[in-house]
Amino acid sequence: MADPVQPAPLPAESGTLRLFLALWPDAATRDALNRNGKWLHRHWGGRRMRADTLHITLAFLGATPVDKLDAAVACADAVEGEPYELLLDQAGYWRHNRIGWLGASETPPQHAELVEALNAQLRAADFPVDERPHVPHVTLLRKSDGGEVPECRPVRWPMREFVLVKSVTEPDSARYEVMRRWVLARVGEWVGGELG
Ligand code: 2AM
Repeated sequence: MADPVQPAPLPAESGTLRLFLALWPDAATRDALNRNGKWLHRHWGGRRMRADTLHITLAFLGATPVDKLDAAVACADAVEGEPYELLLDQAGYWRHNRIGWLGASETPPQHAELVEALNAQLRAADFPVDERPHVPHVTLLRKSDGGEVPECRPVRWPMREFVLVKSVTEPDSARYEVMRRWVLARVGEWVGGELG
């Protein structure tokens, strides 16, 4: 069961927000991902993603009118997800966008179900949904040349929550702000505050 853990009101801003739902790493996972980024950069070049930006996108909502923010939050509120572990064990390169990434050779069912459940909610609420098969990956390099695939050090990532993120475009990169978090809890597990 996914429960919101930050019920603070969302900021009222005008225009649109560039939003995505993502898995955000804990500090140890971030370090391990970042080390692979350094390693991959030595082989493939390009621009390394900053450690504090590393994530896995679950669903990309894109430019979202501010008045649809509550609807986006409601989509995530409605999703039930369970904790799981994702083993990121293979490097990959996409020629079409020149991205170098670390991904999972096997997708755990809980991950696939989480993506599918979020997409189902987003589709029903008229958000654009990427209908291509989802490939869980952490982008480590942009504008990279790729090359022979080097052996990477696998990263075991314990998934306990997912987040709603705002992407703010800056002169030569993007800054990401986590706006909300939802806990992935086992059925019957208490994730709220103190019982009254
Ligand atoms: P990527 O890492 O493979 O580029 C923020 O832009 C996040 O949303 C990135 O992780 C990016 O994936 C993902 N994303 C998915 N679809 C996208 C799109 N059409 N445009 C930009 N980012 C997209």
